[in-house]
Amino acid sequence: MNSEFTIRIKELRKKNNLTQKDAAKLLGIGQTTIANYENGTRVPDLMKVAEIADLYKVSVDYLLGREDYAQKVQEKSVEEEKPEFTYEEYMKSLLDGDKKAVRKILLSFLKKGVPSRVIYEDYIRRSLREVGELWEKGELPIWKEHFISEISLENMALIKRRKYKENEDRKPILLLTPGAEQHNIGLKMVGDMLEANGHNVIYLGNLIPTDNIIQAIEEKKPYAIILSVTIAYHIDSAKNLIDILKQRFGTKTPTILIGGGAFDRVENVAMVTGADKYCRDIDEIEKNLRRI
Ligand code: B12
Repeated sequence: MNSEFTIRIKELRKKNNLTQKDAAKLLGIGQTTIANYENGTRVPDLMKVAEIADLYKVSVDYLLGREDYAQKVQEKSVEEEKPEFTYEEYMKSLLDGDKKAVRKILLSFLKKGVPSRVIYEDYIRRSLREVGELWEKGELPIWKEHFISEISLENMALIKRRKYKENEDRKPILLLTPGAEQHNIGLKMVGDMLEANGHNVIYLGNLIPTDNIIQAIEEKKPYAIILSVTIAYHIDSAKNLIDILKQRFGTKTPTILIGGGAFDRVENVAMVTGADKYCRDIDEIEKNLRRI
């Protein structure tokens, strides 16, 4: 990438008062990737260049050094583009079960250009954790937990539709939760983020009988399978499923990556479950997928 690009992305980040870590989070990539873009050792793909241009409100031509600064940079900084709703307002609308208000808030973030990864992590995931705490304290009935989960899923679908990309010509990745593990919102987020990064995602969700998983693998020939476990007592189901798949497909078993909240305090997850790799987040998944 030309040196003008490396100079401009650094300049724009500083002008917007962002650290490399902030910019990485907003762009859904690792901090070292940003550092590598800025020192010219790594080149972003076209879609990422467009996302960087969107983040700093400049044109792609400007980023590439093909246009003058004065003409193209808009006056507003990213800082001024703060969302008009607070997290507390979002949480209140969720707890009230006010679907319309929740949708309005999330759509306003999208309109402001807040990256979907930030909406997922800082609003949807954070609010669901709080919902779990309320349920645990007996302050929220299960029907409301279900209702809020559904509202969250509906809005994730809405966000995804806005960012839809055609990735079907790539080799697929299969995503599912094993056994009776019903928590699938985290996995769905992972799937949406992978899709936004250009992967061909086949999301199966939860409660799929094992013979059907085998059928899906035979038909779709994924090169990787991503499993998510949230509750510790479902770890055994993951292990069983992996055993069965390895017996059935032998050396042709797609690479199995595993993650989710159930492993937060488990050591040596890959050995415990038989998965090929344990991943903590989307960046670790990306790193492992690149190695396959
Ligand atoms: C929503 C929810 C439900 C929904 C699930 C709906 C759905 N379609 O998923 C319903 C109501 C069905 C449900 C049911 C139950 N739940 Co529940 N549930 C939750 C809640 C509130 C939120 C979970 C969630 O979606 N979080 C948002 C997502 C985005 O976050 P996440 O899962 O952490 O995922 C992120 C990362 O972990 C990571 N990730 C996830 N998977 C993977 C995979 C890979 C490979 C990688 C790299 C990363 C990754 O990426 C995601 C994005 O950052 C949690 C509270 C909490 N603290 O988590 C309780 C919670 C998980 N549930 C709990 C329990 C006990 C249950 C029930 C037994 C009883 C109940 N509450 O009804 C049943 C069990 C059902 C079953 N058989 O699995 C407990 C689990 C306790 C434990 N650790 O053992 C929790 C923690 C509540 C609590 N505080 O006690 N639940």
